[in-house]
Amino acid sequence: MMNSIIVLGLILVLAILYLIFRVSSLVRVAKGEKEERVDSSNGLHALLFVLFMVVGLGGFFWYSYVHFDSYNLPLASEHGAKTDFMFWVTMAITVVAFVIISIAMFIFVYKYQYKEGNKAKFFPDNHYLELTWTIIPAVVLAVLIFTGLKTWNEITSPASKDAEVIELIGQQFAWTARYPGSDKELGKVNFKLIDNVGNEFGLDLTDNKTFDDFKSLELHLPVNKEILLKIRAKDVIHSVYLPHFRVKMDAVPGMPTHFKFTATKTTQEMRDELGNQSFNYEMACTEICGRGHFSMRFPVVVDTEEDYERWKLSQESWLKQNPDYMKNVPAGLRESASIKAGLPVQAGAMAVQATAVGSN
Ligand SMILES: [Cu+2]
Repeated sequence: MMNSIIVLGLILVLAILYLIFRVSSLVRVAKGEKEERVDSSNGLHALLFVLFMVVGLGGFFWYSYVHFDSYNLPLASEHGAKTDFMFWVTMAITVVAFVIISIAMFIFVYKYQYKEGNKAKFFPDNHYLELTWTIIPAVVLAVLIFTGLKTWNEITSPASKDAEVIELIGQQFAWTARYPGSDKELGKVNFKLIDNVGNEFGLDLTDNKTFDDFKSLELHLPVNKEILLKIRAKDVIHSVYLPHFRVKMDAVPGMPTHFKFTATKTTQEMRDELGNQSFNYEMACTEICGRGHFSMRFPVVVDTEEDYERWKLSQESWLKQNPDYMKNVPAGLRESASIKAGLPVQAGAMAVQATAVGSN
């Protein structure tokens, strides 16, 4: 470590000495003491700039064309059409500007390379030119920004009352989903109630909406129905990314976020469209959240409304899977908790009594 610092220091000292020598020789040239000789490589360098432009721009278009399918995934959501449109309009404008600027820059380097006897033209300012290159970009940018803002406001406007609510929880290094169960409302949670035995959501069992909530290790979504994703994180920042639905939202610990969208194609429809019967939607974490970040992949299934409802009915409530937590349910709510959780009422009450006696 120390050695490399010393070597680096020496290199810097040499570079400084060289620059001092260079400056002093340029000063001599400026004073007219010595003629600066343009060597023969000047023209070659100018030509290399043009070659760089041709190869660079050629490579840019070639890569964009050849890999088009890997960055332009088929679309499967309603608002995605708007964001895609904005993306491609912005892309078109910036690519045109990029190509014009690149060509002008490198051609000028070639055209105005040093030549014996050539003199630079002194051009103090031109109001029309200044106005043109100020107003045109300003108008274009303003249009892009305001349409973008309008689209963003539409996308992030509150979800409708009958949207399907699903909660996604990110933690190092896995996703879990929580569904509201038959009452269609997610129960209350409190991060202080999270434990490492079973209550991974921090469910507050004094709230009767928690009893039928269930956990899923797959994200099932109904097609053509508004979905409201409620997103939270338990440790560090993660990010929900559903590329086919053009959904991306950070999962921030202590600051719940949300995203509403409507899926427009079931998994089967997408399989047929792509002619690939093994296709599956998926969700990824797009925040480098630690060593196991790569493993934060979550399967996504888009069902028809009937299949989705059937799937929900086939799921067991969290409370049924963790009946020990019945002891945290207030005595007055235990019977309705057993019913909502799908536990046998009598046995549930008995089990609670037994644990209550046991703990005394
Ligand atoms: Cu993550």
